[in-house]
Amino acid sequence: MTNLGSLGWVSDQAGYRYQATHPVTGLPWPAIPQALLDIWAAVSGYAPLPQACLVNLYQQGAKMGLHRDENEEDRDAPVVSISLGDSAIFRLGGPERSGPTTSLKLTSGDVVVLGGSSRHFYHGIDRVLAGSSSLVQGGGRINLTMRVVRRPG
Ligand code: MD6
Ligand code: FE
Repeated sequence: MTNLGSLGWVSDQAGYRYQATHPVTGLPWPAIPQALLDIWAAVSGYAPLPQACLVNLYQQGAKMGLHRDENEEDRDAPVVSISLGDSAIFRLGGPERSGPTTSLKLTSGDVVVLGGSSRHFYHGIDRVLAGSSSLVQGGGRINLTMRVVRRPG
């Protein structure tokens, strides 16, 4: 829905891409706050800092289909995500779309790292458990996903 950082993940009629500015205002995305960079440093095991933090709000019945994060040029950097607000059922598979999956409940404050062999595993959000948290005004779940997009250096 929006982004923080020097690159943001954008989708519009022209397709999907990372870009430095908001597609409507033309302004740069706000910086990734230090508190989020601190979490990245604590859990990623990867020295370069993320260039992109995607901010998604899940409201009333929103889901995210099974996908792999594979639009980053740096394919080795882990992807770190933080869940806030309502709990969600996260589905984690393997390298093949048709392979077996497991599901786990993510609650507010949980951090998921897809790194190493899991970096390119299929995953998605089956559903959000409405009313399970009062953190987000009006209800819902916010997911923050930090990624290194361009290869550092
Ligand atoms: C979500 N998360 O939690 C969707 N991707 O709303 C993701 O798609 C994701 O949690 C890569 C790494 C961790 C994730
Ligand atoms: Fe993902």
